[in-house]
Amino acid sequence: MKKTIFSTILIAIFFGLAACGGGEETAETADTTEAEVVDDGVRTIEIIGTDDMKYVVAEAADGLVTGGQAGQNMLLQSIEAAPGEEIRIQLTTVSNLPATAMSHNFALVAMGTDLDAFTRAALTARDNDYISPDFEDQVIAATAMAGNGETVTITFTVPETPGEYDFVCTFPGHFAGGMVGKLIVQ
Ligand SMILES: [Cu+2]
Repeated sequence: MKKTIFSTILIAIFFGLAACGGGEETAETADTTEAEVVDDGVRTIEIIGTDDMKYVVAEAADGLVTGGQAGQNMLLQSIEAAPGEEIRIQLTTVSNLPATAMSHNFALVAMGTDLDAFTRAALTARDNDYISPDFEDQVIAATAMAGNGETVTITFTVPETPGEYDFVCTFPGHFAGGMVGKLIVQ
């Protein structure tokens, strides 16, 4: 704790000197930036889960295939990735409902997985973040569940085999509601 305060003071002094008078403001800005940016070079895809049971993104980006407008955001249809690429999914739920009524996850499954069966089995797996143990060997990567205001993250290696892999939210009813998309490996 003491060390942190000391470092902060040092940073403040440093930026104070660098900015020649506009010191305090600059130091605050620098501190905030330092806390928020975790740039480890891994491609990070920020997704929002909505009360409409959709995956949406705030802005278009290379490698993201989007559909129509969803409020201020765009529907996310597919993610394009290279074989063996490391990517990070960062899913944030924005909701007016309690977590027990509206939560989302991101579960990427092996090619050929029966999504109907997978999400049906999830219904009785609430204690396991709605991932049925019967299907765990078909799950390539899955986040925990996120309720309103929560962000869950998963970093994984994209499969080496080119093709289309489904990702889906396993919260009850959300697959039927359209909370599903594809990871296109090419
Ligand atoms: Cu969901």
